[in-house]
Amino acid sequence: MKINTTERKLSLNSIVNLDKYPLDNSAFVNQCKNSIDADGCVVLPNFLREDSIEKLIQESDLNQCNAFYCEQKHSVYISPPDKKFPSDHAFNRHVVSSKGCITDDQIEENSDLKILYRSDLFRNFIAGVVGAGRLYEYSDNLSSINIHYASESEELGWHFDNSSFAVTLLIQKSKKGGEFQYIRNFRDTDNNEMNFDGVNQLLDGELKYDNLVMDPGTLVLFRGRNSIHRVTPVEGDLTRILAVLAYNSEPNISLSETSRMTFYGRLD
Ligand SMILES: O=C(O)CCC(=O)C(=O)O
Ligand SMILES: [Fe+2]
Repeated sequence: MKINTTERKLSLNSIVNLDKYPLDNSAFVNQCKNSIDADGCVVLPNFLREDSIEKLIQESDLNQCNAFYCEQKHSVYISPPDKKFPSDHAFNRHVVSSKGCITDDQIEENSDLKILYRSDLFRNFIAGVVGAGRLYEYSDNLSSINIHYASESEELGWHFDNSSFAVTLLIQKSKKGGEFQYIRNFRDTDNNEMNFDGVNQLLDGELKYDNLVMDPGTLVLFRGRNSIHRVTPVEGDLTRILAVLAYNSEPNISLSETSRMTFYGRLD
């Protein structure tokens, strides 16, 4: 049976608050595009409906025992150390990240996250906002949708992303901590300007940054390649749970083997 656009929209409407966020309305898409171009991020509170959040909390709680946990020391540039610089140089200074992760293949086919991720309406919306022609899933079976778990004292250290944009959905908020903090346009990769002085000042606690306060169900679209960001250590006994929806602007792309081993502990 062919499912028509109206039926698809109806099924997405039980997951996403389409009354508040008309994803196929070009004026709305442009408004979000202007906001990501000007501020580096788009934040849409109450994007997910309450019922969907409840379901996602339940399924991610059940899945938490399958998460791969890693604690890593890495530089803010997420690159291996460069011997050309001393060990206390901004390029080689270490921050710590610790979190659990479940991968796309561990998420049920009928999960709201998969319905959302695969929906043309949602995908075209994201493509319109980030100015991509079309967006594609990862061709490996691990990287498209990930769920991150941060329990007490776990955190993500300051870093720049490799990908040009990220889509996240907060599923469960920690009682304290677990805050997303960032400084917009902190480096300029296009001009190979790494801002070593700024990174040193930030790691020495000398700079101010923005704090993104959000509740479960919030969609964040973030340009993290040039905007440095972190998630502060979680405090309290409620795990911070966040879904990351990752797309590519080209088909048939897999996440690199090094990244898959680092983040998932396996290749497939
Ligand atoms: O947990 C978050 O809110 C951000 C995650 C993040 O920065 C990343 O996965 O690179
Ligand atoms: Fe990031």
